[in-house]
Amino acid sequence: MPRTIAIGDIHGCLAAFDALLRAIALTPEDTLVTVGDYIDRGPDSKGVIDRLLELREQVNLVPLMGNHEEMMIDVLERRIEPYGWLNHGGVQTMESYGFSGDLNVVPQAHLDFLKNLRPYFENDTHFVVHANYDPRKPLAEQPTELLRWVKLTELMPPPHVSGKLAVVGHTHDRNGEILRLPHLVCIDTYCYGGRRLTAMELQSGEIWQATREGEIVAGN
Ligand SMILES: [Mn+2]
Repeated sequence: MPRTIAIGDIHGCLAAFDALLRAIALTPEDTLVTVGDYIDRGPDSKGVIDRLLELREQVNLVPLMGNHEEMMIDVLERRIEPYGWLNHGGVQTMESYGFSGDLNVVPQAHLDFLKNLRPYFENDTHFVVHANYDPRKPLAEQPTELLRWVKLTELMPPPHVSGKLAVVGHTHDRNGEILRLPHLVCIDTYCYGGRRLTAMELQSGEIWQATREGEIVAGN
C-alpha cells in the first residue's frame, strides 16, 4: 500500500532528515510531502537541498515552499535587501554553500528547485500547507501570506470547509511536542532548536522522529 508521508521543518538538519529517511525506507510508490523551511539556522542547508534533489528522482516528492525559501529566492534574485533573511538564519545557509562574497555560489539547479516549490498538497482526506490557511477558501485560492507566514499562535484556523485534516509546520513547539487538534496537526517539533524532526504517515498516523544529531527516538 503506497504511503503518503509528511515531514516537518528541516532547517538544515541533514542528519535528522537522513535518519528519518532510513527509518521510513521509502519506496518509489510512496509520496513524500515536505512542508518547507529546508534551509536556515541549522548546519547544512545545502546538503538538505541536495538530498531533496536526489529524492525527486526516487519517490513522488511534493516539496512545499516555506517562508525561508521565499526570503532566500528574493535575496538571490536581488528583489529585497539581504539583511532580514541573513538575520533569520540565512548566514548559516550561505555558509553551507561556502559563501565568500558572491551570491552566485548557489547553483542554478538549487535556485530552480526553490522557485518551483509548491503552495500545498491535497488528497481525499488531508491537506498539507507550510503555515496556515483560510478555512473558507479552496486550497487553490489560498493567500500566499497565510500559506507561508502566519503562525498558529497569531491565528488558529477553525476546520477547513473541505472537512479534510490539515497538516502544517512553521509554528514550532519549544518542547518538541506535536500539536494535535481534531482538525489540525502541526509537525514542526523544533529540530534546529534541539528537539525533533517529525514525519507522519497521513492515513495511519504513524510517527517517526529523529534528533538534530540523527538519532531515532520514540514518536510522541
Ligand atoms: Mn516557516
